[in-house]
Amino acid sequence: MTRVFSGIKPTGNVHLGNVLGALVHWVDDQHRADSIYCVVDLHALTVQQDPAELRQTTFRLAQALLAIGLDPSVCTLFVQSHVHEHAELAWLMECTASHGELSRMTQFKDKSTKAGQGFVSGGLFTYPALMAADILLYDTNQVPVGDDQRQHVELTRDVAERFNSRYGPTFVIPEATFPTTGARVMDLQDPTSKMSKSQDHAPGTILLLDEPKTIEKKFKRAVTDTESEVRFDLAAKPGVSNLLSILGAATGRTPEQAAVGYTQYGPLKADTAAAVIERLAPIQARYAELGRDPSELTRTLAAGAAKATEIAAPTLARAQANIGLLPPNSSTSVVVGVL
Ligand code: ATP
Ligand code: LTN
Repeated sequence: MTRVFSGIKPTGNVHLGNVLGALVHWVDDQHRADSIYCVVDLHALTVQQDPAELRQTTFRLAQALLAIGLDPSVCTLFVQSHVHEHAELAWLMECTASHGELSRMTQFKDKSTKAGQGFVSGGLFTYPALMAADILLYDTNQVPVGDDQRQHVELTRDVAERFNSRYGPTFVIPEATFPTTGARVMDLQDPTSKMSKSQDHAPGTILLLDEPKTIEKKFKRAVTDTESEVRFDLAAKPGVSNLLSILGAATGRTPEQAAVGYTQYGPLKADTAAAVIERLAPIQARYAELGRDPSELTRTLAAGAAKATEIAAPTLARAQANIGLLPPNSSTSVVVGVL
């Protein structure tokens, strides 16, 4: 069976872009593949975090993933730091990736340039090696990600192939998959940049837990253009096209199908808001329900980590043995035999 692995960072609140662009596909994938999903808290540490907030955000994100429809009896859901093999394999990956490869990562270049003279952690630079470890630990075949992660999955493949050719067959070579349906959801106030967690609480971001009134208000104020024609045209009409993508994704149609029958922006905005409210309502209800029993979520995450460890531990052991690390309980003859 195909093995799928993906991760999401516990930074900020889950927004409509995460839901329609990625998480609904995770929910679908769990029924067709052996799916493993991870709240990648170690990745959040590339920038300084408030400890109490990080704990809270990690827990709430897991709660949101279950509310959206991940079923722990079907898939594996866990928190990255609960499976120590991630951090351990990451070191082997750091030593297999080259400095040049890591320097070429667009995300590192963008984020370090943005930081300017400010603090740039070493982790921001080596982060793709940790991501490679996340993926390779599970003999992953497919990694559903957004386009911004394409380069990191390519690096994962290169590093896995290098490791295999240096030390013998160790890792399965994964491939990135990109959702063909669903939306790349853009910011409602700036439809040329994607809706993002870093824009938290901004009027252009619809959060998973926004109330209906807030959602209506945000859509009412969404940026469109000075024409009045409703058609899907990303280049000429990014704002209107974004509304059509969202309406389509929320109602299981293409943006072009969603456009049929609209001649004015007002009704399009109102209907898009209504469709989003309807799509999010059951998720919000389930989220509230899960919140009433936090110990159940703690147990679910512990069971997920145990399931993940069963796969990750042998993979790490294989990689450690193949690279020549001395097994802790090896007899002298084993060591002498390989000398
Ligand atoms: P940040 O703003 O901190 O970069 P993010 O909102 O982009 O975070 P990630 O944790 O990087 O979220 O991504 C989780 C998943 O959601 C990824 O698969 C990513 O491609 C997807 N995703 C994020 N934003 C959008 C968006 N606006 N439209 C569609 N998919 C998105
Ligand atoms: N880097 C990704 C999150 C991430 C991930 C992974 C995705 C960390 N490890 C492994 C897929 C597979 C991001 O920033 N969205």
